[in-house]
Amino acid sequence: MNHDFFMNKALELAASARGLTRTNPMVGAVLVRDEKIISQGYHEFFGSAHAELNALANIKKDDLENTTLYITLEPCSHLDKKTPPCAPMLVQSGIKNVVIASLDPNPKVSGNGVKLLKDNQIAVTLGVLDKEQKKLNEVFYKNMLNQMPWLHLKVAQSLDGKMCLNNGTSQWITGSHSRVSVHEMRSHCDAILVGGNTYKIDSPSLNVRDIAICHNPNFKQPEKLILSRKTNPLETKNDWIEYFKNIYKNEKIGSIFIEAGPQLYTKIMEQNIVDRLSIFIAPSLIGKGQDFQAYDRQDLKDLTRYNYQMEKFPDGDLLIDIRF
Ligand code: AOF
Ligand code: ZN
Repeated sequence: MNHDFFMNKALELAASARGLTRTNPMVGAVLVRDEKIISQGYHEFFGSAHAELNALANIKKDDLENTTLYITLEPCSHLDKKTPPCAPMLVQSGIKNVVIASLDPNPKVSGNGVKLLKDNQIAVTLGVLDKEQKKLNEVFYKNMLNQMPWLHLKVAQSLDGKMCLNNGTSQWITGSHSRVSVHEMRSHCDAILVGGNTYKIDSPSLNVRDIAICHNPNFKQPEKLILSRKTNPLETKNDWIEYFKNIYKNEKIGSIFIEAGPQLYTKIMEQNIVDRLSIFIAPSLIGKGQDFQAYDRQDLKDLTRYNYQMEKFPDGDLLIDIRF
């Protein structure tokens, strides 16, 4: 059996629901017999049926002979949730072979789903494309392991590193392709956060517009968060962590897209709490303007050379994407 091939299919299915399952993980499943996919399913949106249930929905017990179910995440086993647990359902189904990419980091599951399958004589292969699955669900892993939202910071700047003109104007440094990309990034997060200054100067609408996901009836617009220094005077790193942890705990917000101007960028970068930094760069020079002042490196030896992904848009804008 080509485990990687079928798990990859299941991961592709999972990823097709990006932006719709928040704050749940993206999960996909394929059922295989004689090296052919005979059924498939994925977790389509938050609150909907789980992937493995969808994959087995129209399959009769007799049809499960000699099949293998590929699932990207360990089947769930806990009860205090919206849908019935999948692991007992799999035991009932009569399936005998299950291949799983990763354990569910949800402490209520984490190993219990696999144990239930094994205790019921289901052969389990664990760890196929584990790294790829964890990348796909990086937000969910951060939430479960740190009880903290994933923080995705976005900035737009000129070639000379300026984020706005001297008078604060920043609309628009980058072009329309970058803006579509920003709307896609917004749509993957539970909330959009801006600083009080940006809110006052740009009065951004802070919603997702003009991209395909907006037409999906299961898409939910992100919440809006405005961080003003008056109402939230965050100073120490602990203040920042507490602020975000409270948002996670009280408002069930698992991912925050932060659209920062120079002040907020400077403040938040200095805390070293950002998970992903997306820098959109327009091929223009602003000259005198405002930039960010995070860090005051005294020695060139202190510079970190980050790994990054890069995208070039048709109009020449660049995206440098860093995961810390
Ligand atoms: C699975 N298959 O497709 C998904 C799983 O509130 P619920 O009922 O949707 O449950 C959410 C939890 O279930 C979530 O925190 C994660 O642990 C697991 N997600 N598990 O077996 C799936 N989406
Ligand atoms: Zn489940």
